Amino acid sequence: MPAHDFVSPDSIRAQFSAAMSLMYKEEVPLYGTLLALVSEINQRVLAEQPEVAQTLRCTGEIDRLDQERHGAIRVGTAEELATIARLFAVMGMQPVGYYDLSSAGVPVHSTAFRAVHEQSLQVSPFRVFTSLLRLELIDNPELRELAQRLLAQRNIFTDQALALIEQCERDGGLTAADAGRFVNEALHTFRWHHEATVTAEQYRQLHDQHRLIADVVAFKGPHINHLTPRTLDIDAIQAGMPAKGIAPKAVVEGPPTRRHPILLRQTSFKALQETVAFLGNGDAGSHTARFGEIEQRGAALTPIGRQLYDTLLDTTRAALGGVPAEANAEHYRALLAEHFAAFPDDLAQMREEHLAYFRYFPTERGLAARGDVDRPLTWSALIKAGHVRVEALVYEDFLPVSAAGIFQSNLGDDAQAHYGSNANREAFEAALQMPVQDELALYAQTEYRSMQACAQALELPNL
Ligand code: OOG
Ligand code: NI
Repeated sequence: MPAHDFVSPDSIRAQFSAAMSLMYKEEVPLYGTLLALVSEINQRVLAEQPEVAQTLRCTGEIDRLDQERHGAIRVGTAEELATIARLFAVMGMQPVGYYDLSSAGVPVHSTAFRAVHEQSLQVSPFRVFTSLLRLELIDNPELRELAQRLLAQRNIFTDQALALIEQCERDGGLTAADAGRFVNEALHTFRWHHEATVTAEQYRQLHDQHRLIADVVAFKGPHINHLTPRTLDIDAIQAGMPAKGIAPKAVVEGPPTRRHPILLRQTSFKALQETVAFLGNGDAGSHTARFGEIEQRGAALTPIGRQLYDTLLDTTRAALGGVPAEANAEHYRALLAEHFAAFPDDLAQMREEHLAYFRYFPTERGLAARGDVDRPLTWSALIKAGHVRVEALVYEDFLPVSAAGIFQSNLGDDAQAHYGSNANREAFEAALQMPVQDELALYAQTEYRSMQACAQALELPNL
């Protein structure tokens, strides 16, 4: 098959993301309500805050906003993880970052599968937060053995999906027809299965050890557990959810409200009770697997900015003296605002202090001045003179503390377990059969490419 007959992985990802959204809307009708609320609020922000609209037009994000979403799955074995990586690779998604959630009482470690180049992200920013269950952290040997046995028996991929992955790896791509078949087949892996693979009694044992273990082990596949749209105003979403009959978690995860958002702010609402058919005697029960989540994205931070964020979040939590929850939500919000006053909320200052990554765009004035002998010749001077416009580079990844808060709120606050800190990136990469990419290096590369392109457009190659 000649390579020019292949469709691009970016377009397969865009197709898959749309198909996933459609499937999830059918499985979890509240997700449709949420999409409507997000779209309503995004329209309002764009109409009422022209500077936000202008920024999104400049970076191109305005075109990807409506299709922007991330999902999350939890797999049970190294083999499942390695095959998921191959499945995502067909759609141009690579593992980025390592997240240890054991220190937060969740027996998993994770990565984010996503596109890595800004041009690919522009076509489809679809991402999947993917966690691997860590049975080695479970101290009950019988239960561990039961879990291993159940996981060894299941195959979470259809034969057709596996065949198309192999075909893509062998030929270097898929034709449009095969890509369409691949999307349909791959979707099966992420479906909700009403039938459990265990008896009610086994489910109870797994569940009593940790709800997450039951969620991973007792079903036929790694059902997508949420699909998160991107909002331009998460405070408006948080405030608007109850009127739509949705009860949000007590606090928004991540940084406080700012003029120039940084990283990621997220809120979620409780999982649905789903009926489950257990093995044996037609036993029925229920399981809470899926939830809703919404996020607002801001600037990707440099190592310096991230260090400042982590420190301020730590001091905020220390001042709170506990985990943010319903009872102390107001106090937490106030503390967060107070502590984060130390994080500059001005783009120029954030750039000068190397707190965030940026994208550089030549302006009309800059282009018109190309022939001038006395034009500014440093980035700072070009920006000040209005020859270059800078915009924050959007954060494409996740936050471990926020992810832990999302896990906990949806697993139930009573589900807190203690595993100590057990980061083991080597073991995760061994299971994945490849290294995870360094997200900071990816942001630095995008920033660098943007500076190169801008300098070239302004005919200032030596900048
Ligand atoms: C993943 C939770 C993490 C996020 O947005 O931080 C996550 C899970 O519950 O499986 O999706
Ligand atoms: Ni999420």
